[in-house]
Amino acid sequence: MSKMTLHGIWLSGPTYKAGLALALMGQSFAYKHVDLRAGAHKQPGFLAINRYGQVPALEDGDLKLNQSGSILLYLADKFGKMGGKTPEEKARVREWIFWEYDRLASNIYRPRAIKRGFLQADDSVYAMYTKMAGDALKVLDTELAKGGFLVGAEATVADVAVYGDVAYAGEAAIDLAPYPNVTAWMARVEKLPGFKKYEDVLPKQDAA
Ligand SMILES: N[C@@H](CCC(=O)N[C@@H](CS)C(=O)NCC(=O)O)C(=O)O
Repeated sequence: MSKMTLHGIWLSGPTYKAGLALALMGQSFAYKHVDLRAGAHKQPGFLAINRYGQVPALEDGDLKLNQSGSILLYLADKFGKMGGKTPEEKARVREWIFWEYDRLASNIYRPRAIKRGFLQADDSVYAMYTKMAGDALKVLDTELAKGGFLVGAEATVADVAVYGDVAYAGEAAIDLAPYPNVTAWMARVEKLPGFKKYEDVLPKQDAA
């Protein structure tokens, strides 16, 4: 079986989610660096892989997949890991993935981009995003009061998707101290076999 190829950029949270899921599932992968600053993601060659002109993209043979949540669910199905055990657990995994991109991801990624200077916005825009991030973090903290992982007894790709948001809270200058159940859960995710931080899972250049 030939290796899958992940296309992305090491600073990208959604690319990290795909790379982290592969690492936690014990799958090595080839990597193609997409230079967003040079506009490589809007060139015909890349648009043939990802019509949305975004990273990540995952190639598995002739199959080209986009959208980190969809990639996570594909990997869970393909390898029979981290997808939930019962129809209800599988539905809950999807539920968390749809929720996190709606309520959590952008509200952490955008203030992070503002703080890192990738996005220009005034203070009120930053405050709007971080207020919405706080609302979502409260929901997450309440759910995680039960301990364990988001769905069922074991970690699933729902944990990967949500971890790939909250991992950037520090860079967004969002304090996680008011959400102790979230930080305790992050520590559990970080102990999973194969876990790597984003700088360690995503190469900075192409890798075979
Ligand atoms: N919902 C998408 C979001 C992907 C996304 O926002 N990617 C960013 C990099 S982190 C990107 O490609 N931005 C360039 C653009 O949208 O033009 C996913 O989860 O894969």
